[in-house]
Amino acid sequence: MEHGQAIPQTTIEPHRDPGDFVAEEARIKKAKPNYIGVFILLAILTAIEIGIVSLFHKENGNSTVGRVPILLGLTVAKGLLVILYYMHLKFDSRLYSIFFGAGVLAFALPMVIAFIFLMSPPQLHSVRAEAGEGGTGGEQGPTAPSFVGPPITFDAEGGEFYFKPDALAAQAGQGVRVTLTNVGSVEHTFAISNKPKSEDPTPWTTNDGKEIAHAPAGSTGKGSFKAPTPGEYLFYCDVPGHAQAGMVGTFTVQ
Ligand SMILES: [Cu+2]
Repeated sequence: MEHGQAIPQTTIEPHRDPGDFVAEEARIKKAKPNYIGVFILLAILTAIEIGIVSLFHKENGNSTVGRVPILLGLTVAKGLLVILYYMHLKFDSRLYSIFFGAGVLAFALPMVIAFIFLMSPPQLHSVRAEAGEGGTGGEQGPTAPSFVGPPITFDAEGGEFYFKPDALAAQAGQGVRVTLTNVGSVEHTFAISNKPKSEDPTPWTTNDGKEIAHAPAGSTGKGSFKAPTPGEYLFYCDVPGHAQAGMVGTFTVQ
């Protein structure tokens, strides 16, 4: 790394008079490191981290998507804070701090980005759906009908090969929160068709639907979406073969 080479050169400085080091020591002592200030800042950042953990726990159940990159970023920020503070005291030059900080960022940023993309797509999908449910657009885009009122919850049991219950109704534009409890021995999902049943009676073969929740065998999956324009739609399990075997239900939008 180019920046890394600049630092050792400055620490040697062979032509420097030994008296300068004494003066430097005295200057650092006089500077009185603001330990309390650094401590308070670190405490605030930690409080934010704890807040994020509890917030995500409440909103997304057991989903850890989203908070990992944020926490990683905060950890990097904390590390930089400490490093830059003491770099500043030692070298008395912001230039070195900037070089060092840029080096750390160049290393940390790709890691944060990699973490975001390493998350499994279905989980990201349900998080996006949840975020879009708030009322300002979301996945349905600007054509989504507006609805004022609380979302409805749909708690369904899934197994080989059924949904119980197998009917769901909502108002156009209303948020629908889905909890799929998989009591079977293979993975199941909850997906809804994009087009009404009359236009696409088999969305699992046309692939014209979206997965809202997925639940591995014996566990629970969550997700949410916004009810589209009025009509009769289908919800189904998008694991190949499952819808044909009976994992289909009707979704009526009034
Ligand atoms: Cu299934």
